[in-house]
Amino acid sequence: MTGGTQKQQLRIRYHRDFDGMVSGALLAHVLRERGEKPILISVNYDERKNWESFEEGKRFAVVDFHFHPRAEFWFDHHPTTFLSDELRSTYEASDRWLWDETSPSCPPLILKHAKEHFGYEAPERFIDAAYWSDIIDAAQFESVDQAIFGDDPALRISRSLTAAPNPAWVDQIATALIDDSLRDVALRSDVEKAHDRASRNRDKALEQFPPTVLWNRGGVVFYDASSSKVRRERFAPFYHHPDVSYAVGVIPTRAGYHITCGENPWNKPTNGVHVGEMMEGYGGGGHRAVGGANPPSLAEAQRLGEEFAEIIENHLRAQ
Ligand SMILES: [Mn+2]
Repeated sequence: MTGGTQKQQLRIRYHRDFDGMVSGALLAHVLRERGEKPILISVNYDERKNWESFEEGKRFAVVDFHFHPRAEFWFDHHPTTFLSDELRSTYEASDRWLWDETSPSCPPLILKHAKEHFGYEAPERFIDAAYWSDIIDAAQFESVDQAIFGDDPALRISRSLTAAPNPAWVDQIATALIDDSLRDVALRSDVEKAHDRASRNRDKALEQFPPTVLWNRGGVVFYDASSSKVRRERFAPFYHHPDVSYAVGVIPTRAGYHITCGENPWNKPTNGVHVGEMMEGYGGGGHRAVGGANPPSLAEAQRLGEEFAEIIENHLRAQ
């Protein structure tokens, strides 16, 4: 080294959810062994607007989020990771970048990559965290009860994120996961506090769901939870209606209204539809089992949401 110039600190920008946090902590641990002292900062969806100038002049990595051509390290599993065709053509798997859309969550692909390319031997806690990341991110819970009430440390941490006091707090928890096990992190008093708040929100959401249901026919439940007073629990429709194969609903977003449709993971249809592709017809998108769209007004969201639910209902009846 000449002139004593120091390398800038590497900023690991991670998706602010359970598998994103674990991905950030794992990459930080991997890179520490290679002489880096990275910091973890979650990334916000709003930052996509100026994606070209994202982290301009900084050293950064991105995990569990959109591909960025200036990222020193990038790992993701989302099929929608490339914000343009041009970006798609810039990507090539290397020792710094990997995309695997077949991975249920992001940490397992970082584990595999770090072992193959850097000879990294993961501590047990990251193998455990990667296992839970797959379950949480791909909704592979054994039951709706486990999804909603499960008490494993990973599930407690994941639930606590829904009541995070602020993004900086999430960064603290992600940072704790670099050195501590899920169990130790779940036992932190600040995690317990957020978890208790999240559990109260969940109980309230479960209580508020039934009056939002407009109909339940032929394996589809349709609900209107567009009121901002209604709290939301993702699996409430399947908790209250375990018999359905799909839930279609109208929910508020920060800027307007959203139609959401999800397949019941515990009562999968034998002749299902591709929700994401169907949503593309409504200007939205998603995966096979879950998707959404953002119509321009509440009235449109209600009308199109019901139409969407009826199309699935008819599809299920037809076979
Ligand atoms: Mn994620």
